[in-house]
This record gives sequence, structure tokens and C-alpha cells, in this order.
Amino acid sequence: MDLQLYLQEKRNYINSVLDKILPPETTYPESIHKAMRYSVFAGGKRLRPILTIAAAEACGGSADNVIEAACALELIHTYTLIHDDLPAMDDDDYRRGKLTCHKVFGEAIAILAGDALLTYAFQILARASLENKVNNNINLENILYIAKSVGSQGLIGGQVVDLESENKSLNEDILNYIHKNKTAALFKAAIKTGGVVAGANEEMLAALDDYAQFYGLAFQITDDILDIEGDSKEIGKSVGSDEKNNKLTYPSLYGIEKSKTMAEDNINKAIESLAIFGTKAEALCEIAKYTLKRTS
Ligand code: GRG
Repeated sequence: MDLQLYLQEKRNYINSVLDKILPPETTYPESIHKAMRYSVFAGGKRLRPILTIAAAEACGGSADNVIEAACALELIHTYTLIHDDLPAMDDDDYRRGKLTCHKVFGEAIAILAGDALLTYAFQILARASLENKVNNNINLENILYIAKSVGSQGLIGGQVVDLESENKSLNEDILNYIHKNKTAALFKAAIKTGGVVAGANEEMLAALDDYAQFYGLAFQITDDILDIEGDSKEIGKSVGSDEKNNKLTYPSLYGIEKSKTMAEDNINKAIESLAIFGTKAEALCEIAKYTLKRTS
């Protein structure tokens, strides 16, 4: 398959649905809707919603069945980026190649834009049941799973431990906790959502769970490596911030060469997890391989 074409097609589809579901900039109060749209459409690879679609396809579903849930996950992801960039957290001026939300709209509106995107994501997920787009019980279970994944025992927990680990001595358990929660939890929720909405059975969901765990970890390791070896223009944000902030990362704990081997091992394991899907998981497989080559 032509992975770049696949990614571009899915990105276009996701962007068109995001545009349709988000309130227009002219909706009162305009400032918050402008800020929400600014950050959502500032760029971004759309990896999480693409993975939702690819997981659904692996389980025999289609992009149309899962598109709104996929977009909800991108809204949650964008909220985390807006809040992560705030002065109280990483204090970054650039994200996705553009000024960060708080630099353009001020801190208060940036905080609220993040809050609004998170809330809106759950509105979209709940609405799918009322409009009979998804089986109610399955949808409710999935909403519960997503809420847990991004809460204080998931993504937010990972962010808290990450912030608290700055300037502390390095420890493998802490590093694994941070990335299992800060990065892998949302990938897992995105991938599981695709499977659940497509009606996957237990065996399929377990395989997707394994894939997501290995993929999420490999993605984070490559992210840490890009913060050292990457090009800030391509990545769309400043590099070297982990070292500057004395962050606990895979390269700081294991060195860059071992980190590269670890990323490769995790991608191989992610691909092995897909065996039961056969050729239907081609997109998931190619996306995993591409992680090792990514430059942004
Ligand atoms: C503020 C609750 C809260 C959480 C913040 C997302 C996050 C947690 C921090 C951002 C810093 C970081 C390196 C997080 C790990 C996840 C990650 C690599 C995010 C960037 O994802 P990409 O590369 O971004 O998919 P795009 O812009 O392409 O969507």
C-alpha cells in the first residue's frame, strides 16, 4: 500500500469532519471558538484519529463508522498540547509550526480553549449514541474507557509524574509510568475505540491493546530522540527542551543508540501483535514501521 497516500486521504477526511463538527469562529463568544479552531487547525499529523480508523478497518469496519469518535480523540489530544505548552507547564512558544495558543489568545483563553475541546470531545462521543450511530452499551463502555485513559490515573497522571520528575534522579519505573500514561494511554484509547465501534471480538481487542502498548512506547522513544536529533522546522516546535528542562527521557536513561534499538524492538512487537488480522491490518502495520523513520 502507498502509506503516504493513505495518510493524506485520512487526514483530509478527518480535517473536513473536524471543520463540520466544531462551532464556527463566528459563534458567540467568538474568542474561545477562534482559539479552539486555531489550535485544532494549526497542523498536526492526525495520528490518533488515523489509528482509530486503521484499527476499525483491521476489524472489518469502515472509516465512516468511526469518524466522529476519531475526531473526538483528536480534540482531546489538541487540548493536552494547548495545556502542555502553557507557562505553568512546558512554557513553549511554538507548536505545530505556529505560535502556541496562549501566545496568540492569552493564557486565560488558552486554558479555556483546552477545557472546551476536552468537554466537546465527550459531547461528540455521547451524541453518537443519541443519533444511533453506535450501539449504546458499547459506546458507553468506550466513553468510560476514554475518560479513564485521559484522567488522573491515565494521561493526566503521566503528565503529573513527568512534571514532578524534572531535576530528579533517573529511574526506569518512573520513566515507564510516565510514558505508559502520558503518551500510550491516548494511543490505546484511540486504537481501542476503532476496534470497539467496529464490533471487534475479545481476541481482536486484546491484539489491538498489545499493538497500542508497543506502538505508544516506540512513538515516545522516537519523540525523545527527535528532541535531540530532530529539526525544529520539521517538528514544528523547539528541540532540546528535554535536556533544558532536565527531563527524564529514554535517551537520558539509556543513551541514544540503545533507545533506537528499544524503539525498533517495540515496533517489531507491535507488528507481531497484528498477526490475527492478516492483510486487513496493513495500514496499522505500515504506520508502525513509519514511526522509526519519522522526522516530525
Ligand atoms: C496537559 C493533561 C496534559 C497532558 C499533556 C500531550 C502531553 C501531555 C504533553 C506534550 C508533550 C509530549 C512530548 C507528549 C507526549 C505525547 C506526544 C508525543 C505528543 C505529540 O504528539 P504528535 O507528535 O503531535 O502526534 P501532532 O502535533 O502531530 O498532533
